[in-house]
Amino acid sequence: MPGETAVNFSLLHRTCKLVVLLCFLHISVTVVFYVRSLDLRFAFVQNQQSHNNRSTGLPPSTPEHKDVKDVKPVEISPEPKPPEVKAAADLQQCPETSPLLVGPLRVEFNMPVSLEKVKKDNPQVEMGGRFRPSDCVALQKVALIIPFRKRDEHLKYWLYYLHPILQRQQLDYGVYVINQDGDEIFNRAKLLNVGYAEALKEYDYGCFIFSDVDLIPMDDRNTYRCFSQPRHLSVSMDKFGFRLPYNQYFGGVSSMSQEQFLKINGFPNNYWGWGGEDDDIYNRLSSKGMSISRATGEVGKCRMIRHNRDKQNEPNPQRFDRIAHTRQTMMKDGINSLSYKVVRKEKLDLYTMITVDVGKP
Ligand code: UDH
Ligand code: NGS
Repeated sequence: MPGETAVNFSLLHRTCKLVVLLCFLHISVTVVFYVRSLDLRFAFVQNQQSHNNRSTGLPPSTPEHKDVKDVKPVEISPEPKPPEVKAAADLQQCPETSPLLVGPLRVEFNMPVSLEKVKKDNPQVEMGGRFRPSDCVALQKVALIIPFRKRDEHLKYWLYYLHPILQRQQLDYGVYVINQDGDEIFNRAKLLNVGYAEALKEYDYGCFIFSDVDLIPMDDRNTYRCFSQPRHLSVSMDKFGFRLPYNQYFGGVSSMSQEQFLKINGFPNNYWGWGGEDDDIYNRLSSKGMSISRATGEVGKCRMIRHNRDKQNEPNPQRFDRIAHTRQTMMKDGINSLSYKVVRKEKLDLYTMITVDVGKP
């Protein structure tokens, strides 16, 4: 019937129009999403580029950095690059947690290390072993103090591992190796007192790290800075099966603010030979009502370079008697009674070496 054909035709016509409309809508939506995905990719590349620019300022010696260093920045826009070093007044404080940290580190001592290579790998470290971040103001000024005599091989490893870590931790720091002159019996705690006094003559450090030369942290989240309580940094050492040997243990690596250090009158000067001086320091802290702060066992892991007992550092037979009387002696024997003679001061590429005559028992 002609009327029925007309109705069918009109229905077909409307269906076709609807299909065409739907196709148009589909194409429009596809185009909109495609354009938006282009925008996103562009933003992602820009973000990658700024990340790479930040990363290229890092010291490369830690293997974890290889990937980042090798990525070439992509040139996206002809905008001028920001100036390399901002004026100090423009800089913001560094964040509480450095974004440059990488976490667990591989630490081994079976490869040769040369100071030339360490120097080349750490171009931002200045004469005397000084560094400060170029893109933010460090939260703490930290002096690293190492008691030392005839451990050159260990010192190379220490510098090789620690300089990149300390830079990633965004610290304003200086490294002071306090070298005991002569062949008299060794006195670790007195050398640490000397380090404190000598570092303060150079810069207004507020935080002091006291580190044996043979201890290397295995995680850069174990920040070498000061805390509201004195900090024990060598928490889980490989030689103790990655555990604390005893709760009061304060040997190896520790940190103290100037205020904490002065509260206990610094360290004892009369522990000649091995042992007990770290327990005396613990006694001083606890007698002044302070407690020990530590990272977790995982973050506080560290390795010690294996070695034999040094000559002129035999166990001190008087140590047990001394640590039994810390409370009576500490305010007389310490930073307020320190006396020594500087024999030589050398500003080397990666550290400051201060050779001192600390006398004898
Ligand atoms: N130190 C030196 N030269 C010395 C003695 C000590 O540089 O002649 C420094 C060095 O920073 C060392 C720190 O003082 O890391 C502590 O001394 P230590 O390493 O002798 O103490 P530790 O408790 O070792 O680590 C004790 C001897 C262990 C003998 C193990 C034999 N298997
Ligand atoms: C204690 C010592 C500490 C020493 C610690 C770990 O017995 O000075 O062992 O020594 N205290 C006394 O001797 C009173 S270690 O295993 O590293 O050689 O730091």
